[in-house]
Amino acid sequence: MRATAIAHPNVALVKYWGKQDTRINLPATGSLSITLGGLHTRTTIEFDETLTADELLLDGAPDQAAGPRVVRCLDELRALAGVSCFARIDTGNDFPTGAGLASSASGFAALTVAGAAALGIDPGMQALVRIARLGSGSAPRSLFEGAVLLDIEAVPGDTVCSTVMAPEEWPLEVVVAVTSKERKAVSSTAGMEASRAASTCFKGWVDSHPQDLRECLDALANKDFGGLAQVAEHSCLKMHALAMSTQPPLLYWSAATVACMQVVRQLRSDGVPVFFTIDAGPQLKAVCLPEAVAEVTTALQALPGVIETLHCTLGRGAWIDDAEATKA
Ligand code: 2P0
Repeated sequence: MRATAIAHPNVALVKYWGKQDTRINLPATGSLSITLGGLHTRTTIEFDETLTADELLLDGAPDQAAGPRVVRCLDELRALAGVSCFARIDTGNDFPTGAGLASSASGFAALTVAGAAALGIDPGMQALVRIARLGSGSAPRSLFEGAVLLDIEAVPGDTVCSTVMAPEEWPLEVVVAVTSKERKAVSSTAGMEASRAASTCFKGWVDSHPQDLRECLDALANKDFGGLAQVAEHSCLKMHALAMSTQPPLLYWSAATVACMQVVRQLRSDGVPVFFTIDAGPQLKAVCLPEAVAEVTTALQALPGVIETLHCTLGRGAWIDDAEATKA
């Protein structure tokens, strides 16, 4: 009744921003991400008949914020296993939480995988996708390795998620420029719902999304770095334009974020294979080919406002920590 799972966060190259059904957390668009090896969420779950409610410790402190979503995922798992007892969840990240580094994606991927293992069930990957999605729309992507497509078209009213490129096929790397470790003021969930309800750009975002996904898939299939750079920066800037066009506007960038963007664009025009993407927070992720990592890191670290850089390769999907299982 106890298991530990580890998951990496992921960063979308074609972004998700907005839902078509908040009840089942069904995204309004598909999305395409890369899994960020190098950053980890580690989650231990223990189902215990003596508990009177689910208990969550995040980085060692009781956390209420994620409570209802955690309970929702656990309820699905309990229903599948035919079990009713509550769980103690102990989860931690080795990177800043709630600051635009996709801690909810890795968090709910690890929770889903650990929960299923602790209950001794194997419901299949697409069932895990559905359960992880109830926690966070980006979480299914962290169940898979490499470059990952979350598709909303294959099965109407549902999502299908799979790896479209394994890490060894094209070893892209990512340098994360951390410009703030504060939790963001407006969560992704609240921000994207505000954009859906109060941006005149939302329809254009949804309508233009399938083409962005096609271009991204083509660029990955052809290992076309220039093409990937173009579509990823386009999707990123379009998502932030959508956020900024929301009433009241959402602006997730700091001055340092913009400085990082300019440095990345200058490097690329000087021939360095790098492009940027930014989620709902002020951190910039510079995606590059391995030979560019040192130069990109040095350039980003030199900018005022960059607190630190983190280095990631393409990572694996969420997994059970066998060492922990052996110990237990
Ligand atoms: C993404 N983001 O595709 C986009 C880009 C942030 C910016 O998915 O409401 O925490 O839990 O489904 O998954 C972050 O949003 O939102 C996100 P919910 P989630 O990575």
